[in-house]
Amino acid sequence: MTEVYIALGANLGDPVTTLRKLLEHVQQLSELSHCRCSSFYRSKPMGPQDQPDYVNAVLYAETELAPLALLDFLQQLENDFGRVRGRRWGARTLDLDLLLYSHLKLQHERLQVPHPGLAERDFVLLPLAELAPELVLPDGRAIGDLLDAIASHDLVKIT
Ligand code: ROI
Repeated sequence: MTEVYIALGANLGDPVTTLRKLLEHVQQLSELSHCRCSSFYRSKPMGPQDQPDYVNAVLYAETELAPLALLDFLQQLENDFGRVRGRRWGARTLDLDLLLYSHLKLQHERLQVPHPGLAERDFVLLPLAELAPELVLPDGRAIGDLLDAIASHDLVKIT
């Protein structure tokens, strides 16, 4: 079993309902076990500003899937939840990003782990720190230090 962290994001339709339904759904599936989800946070869009605010959270789970099989699984879930891929960095119904796969470092054309944007994104770091305040990344950086390095946290906890 491998411990993984997955970022959840949505900003189209009813994002809170989408994320709740997703969580209910994954609890029924055998691919992910021991699921624990952070609070939900409302965040300003990173990237183009002419799109709705996001709802973000982080999910902890354990899995037997290999990294690329997990990626396929997450992309299938995005599709099942009605994801339509629009412009790069544009609005989305559901975005699932693999953040960490235990201590693995992976550079693959389809998948980079840890997620390359992890350290700069408060909407990822804050919920991740809520689940794992003592977490240390594969490169040795502590999550608390990464959070301290981000000047302002423009996040509102909503649930
Ligand atoms: N901005 C926020 N706040 N939350 C996201 O999940 C998110 N996801 C994205 C981009 C477009 C980079 N901006 C985001 O993919």
